[in-house]
Amino acid sequence: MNRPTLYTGTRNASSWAMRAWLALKASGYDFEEETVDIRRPQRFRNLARIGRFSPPAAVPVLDTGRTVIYDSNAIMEFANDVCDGRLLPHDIEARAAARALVAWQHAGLSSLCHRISFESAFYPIRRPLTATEQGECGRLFHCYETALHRYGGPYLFGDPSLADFMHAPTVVRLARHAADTSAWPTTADWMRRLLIHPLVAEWLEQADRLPHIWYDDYLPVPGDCAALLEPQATP
Ligand SMILES: N[C@@H](CCC(=O)N[C@@H](CS)C(=O)NCC(=O)O)C(=O)O
Repeated sequence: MNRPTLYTGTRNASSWAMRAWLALKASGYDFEEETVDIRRPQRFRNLARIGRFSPPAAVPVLDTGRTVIYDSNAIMEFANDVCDGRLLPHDIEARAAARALVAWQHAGLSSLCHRISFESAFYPIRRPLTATEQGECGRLFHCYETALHRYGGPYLFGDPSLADFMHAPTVVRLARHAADTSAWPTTADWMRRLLIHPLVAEWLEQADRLPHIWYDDYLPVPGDCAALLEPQATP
């Protein structure tokens, strides 16, 4: 039997893979990693290859050698199972609360993440958040703050859990877009703590070394985003 393999995506593009990778690493599960280049245009060819063994043709996918697990949340729950439930709170009500926070993120987080791409968190300069985005952040920060107070920190439910790892890519997006956390100081501390968690820091360090993946519609000004942010030297 082959060693279990986690197929992840390009470090500065694949927020879904980041979550699954963090949970599996934190669980101590022994796996190999294959990074799939999901940048265009090779994205389509590479994901078609994943589609030969994984119906959604997306990353992350964990092939345990016996089972193909093709959803980040399922991989994270598997990670929790392989370490005897260490990645979710013991108390069943706290566990349900953690799963609700996980599910909110998994279901798209009120479209906040669609508007602030993961790729843009790694740009050399970032646009300010709009008032609507900042308002949505407030709703989320209020949730984080409540959990941190209720369960006593230092992570959302005490020890690092699937909830922290599920939200890590969002924290990266929002911290790097200078979201205003001044009304939620405990959340601000937790965000800083999460960003220097050794596994999060390892992923980010690799992501920060990659070429930027530009989206032309990132800045409010239409046009070539790369050219706006990094003016080419005139010959
Ligand atoms: N619900 C899936 C979403 C995974 C996903 O959308 N992955 C992106 C990369 S981060 C992808 O591979 N997209 C390709 C596609 O959907 O065609 C999960 O949680 O694993």
